[in-house]
Amino acid sequence: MEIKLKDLKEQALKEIENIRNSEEWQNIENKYFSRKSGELAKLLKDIKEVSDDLRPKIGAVANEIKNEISKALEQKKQDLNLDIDEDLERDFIDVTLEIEKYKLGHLHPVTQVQTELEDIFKSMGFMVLDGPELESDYYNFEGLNIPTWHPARDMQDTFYIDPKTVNGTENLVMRTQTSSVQVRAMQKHGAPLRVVIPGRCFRNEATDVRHEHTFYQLEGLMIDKNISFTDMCGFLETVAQKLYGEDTKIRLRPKYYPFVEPGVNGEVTCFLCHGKGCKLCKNSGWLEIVGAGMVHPNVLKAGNVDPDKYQGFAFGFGLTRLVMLKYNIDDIRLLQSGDLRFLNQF
Ligand code: FA5
Repeated sequence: MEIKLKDLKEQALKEIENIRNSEEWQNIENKYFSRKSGELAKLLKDIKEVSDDLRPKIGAVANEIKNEISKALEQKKQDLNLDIDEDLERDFIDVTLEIEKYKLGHLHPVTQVQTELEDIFKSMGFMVLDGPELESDYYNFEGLNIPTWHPARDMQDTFYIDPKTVNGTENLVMRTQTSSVQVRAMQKHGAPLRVVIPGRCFRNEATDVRHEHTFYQLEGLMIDKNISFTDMCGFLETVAQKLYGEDTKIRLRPKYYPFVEPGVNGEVTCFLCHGKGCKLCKNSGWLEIVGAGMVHPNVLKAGNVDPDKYQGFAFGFGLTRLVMLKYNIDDIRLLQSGDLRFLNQF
C-alpha cells in the first residue's frame, strides 16, 4: 500500500511538472482530486481495507502525499500565472449526465369515466352540479319521500353522524346516494331543469369484490313540461349508445325506489359479446348500469316544483361499477387501494 502511494505521488508530480496551460492544470487536478473518481479518492477507499494496526501509519503517509500533490499543483498555478476560475470549477454541472426523469401522473380511472359521462350530458344541454358529502338526513332521505319510519331506509346501510360532534342540531349522514342533490338542485334552479351530479357516496357495507364503503355515482335529473316515461326510455337509450356504441340496446325492468314512480333498473346489451353472453355479463347478454324512474310528485313538491305543471325523470349510474365494466376490473377495492402498480395501467 505504501509503495502504491509513493508511485502515485511520483506519477502525479511528473504530470504536474509537464503542465503548460489552464486546461491541462484542471485535467490533472480533476484526475487526482475529483471526489468520486479521483485517484486519491480511490486510494483512500483502499485504506479502509488495510489491517487495523497498519491503518494509522498508511493514513498518515496518504495524507502527506495528498498535501504534497496539492502544494505542487498550487505552485504550478502560480509559476505559470494561470487564471483558473475556481468557482466555475466547483459549480461545474455535467449536463450530459443521465438523470432519473420525473414521471407524469394521470387522472384516476374513475375521474376519466366521470369526465367522459359529463361530456356526453353537457352535449345534451345538462349542467354539472356538486353537492355536500356530509348531508342532512332531510336531503338524503326525507325530501326523497323516505321518512324515518319508512322500511326503504333499510335498503342503504347508513353512516349517521352524531350532531354534537359537528356542533349542529340537524341530523347528518354521510350521503348514501347522489340523489341527495335532487331536491337541492330544484330548490336552487327551479324548473325546467337538466342537471347531472357526479360524486362520492358512502354506505356501511361489508365490502367485497363488488361493494365498497366509499364509491361514486352519477345522478341525473330532467324536469320540464310534458315529459313522459317514453322520453325517459329514449333518453337512456341515447346515453347508452353514446357510451357503448350505436348498436347498443337497453332493457328496463321494474325496480322500487321511493323517490320515483314508476322506477326501473336499466340494463344495456353487453358491449363485449354484443348480447351473445360472456364472462363479463355472466352469460346473460345484459349489463346492469343505471337505476331510474319518473320523479315522484312528493319529491317535486319538496323542491318547490309544482307537480301539476312539471314532470321529469331521474337516473343514477353506479359510476365505480361503470369503470369496472369498462376496464374489466374484477375487484372494486383495487380502485381505492392507492396501489401504483394497479393505477399505472390506466
Ligand atoms: C340508488 O342509489 C339510487 N339513488 C339510484 C337512482 C337514482 C334510482 C335516480 C332512481 C332514480 P342503488 O342503491 O341501486 O340506487 O345504487 C345505484 C348504483 O350504485 C348501483 O347499481 C351500483 O352500481 C352502485 N352502488 C350501490 N352500492 C354500491 C357499493 N357499495 N359499492 C359500489 N357501487 C355501489
